[in-house]
Amino acid sequence: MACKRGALIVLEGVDRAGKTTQCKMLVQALQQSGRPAEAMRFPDRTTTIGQLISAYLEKKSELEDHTVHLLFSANRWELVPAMKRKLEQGVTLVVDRYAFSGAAFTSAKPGFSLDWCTKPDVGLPKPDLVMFLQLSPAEAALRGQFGNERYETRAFQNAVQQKFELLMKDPSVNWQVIDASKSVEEVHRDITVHSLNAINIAENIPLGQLWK
Ligand code: ADP
Ligand code: FDM
Repeated sequence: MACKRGALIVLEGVDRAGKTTQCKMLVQALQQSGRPAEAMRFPDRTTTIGQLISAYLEKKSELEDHTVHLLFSANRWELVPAMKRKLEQGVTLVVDRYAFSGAAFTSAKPGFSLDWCTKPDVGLPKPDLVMFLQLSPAEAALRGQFGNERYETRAFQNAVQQKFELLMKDPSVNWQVIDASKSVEEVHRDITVHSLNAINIAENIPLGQLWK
């Protein structure tokens, strides 16, 4: 019998919501329970395209807004063959940001429609589960200051949050909103419940195509 595929699980959320912390904990918990799992993050700054993006985020270079949007998308597409291989091998992928960040961040800039912003990512592997770690700006502020990268300002993050809210209205995506203001352990428990459920369902259905 062919091996059962892994699930594609994505964590999204505002700055300091706990995405990186929770991705690590989820991968560890899955591995410890005997389920193959690996972490990924977008942008993946290790590739040639990722290095262009990283320099832009660090404000070491300037890129035209459409151009950088397409680079973020290209950075996902270049990893699709590897992602599909892993999923087919039964590995669950836990991904820190995906096309939803792509659409939310660019459409928070003036002159960009959400519709245009989603287009380059149409047809990407569709996540079996997208968890949005919900945290108010006041609670995020308690976790430290904004960093120095591009987009790390209160006004821009508020605009991004509004775009995420629009994206979450799309019933074709399996969104789950997670209360990220709880303790690290409590959030981990919530995330694990949703993830185990998604992994069980994904075993028996083919991988979908995003926004298609
Ligand atoms: P993100 O990747 O979403 O920006 P991080 O996982 O890097 O968030 O967490 C941001 C900061 O908040 C870190 O200092 C982390 O230790 C802390 N943190 C993460 N989750 C929680 C939580 N549930 N409660 C309190 N602090 C948290
Ligand atoms: N970001 C991330 C985008 O603007 N578009 C994208 O497609 C993706 C995946 O890049 F500000 C933004 C979101 C965030 C920055 O920061 C990446 P982290 O700290 O590496 O997640």
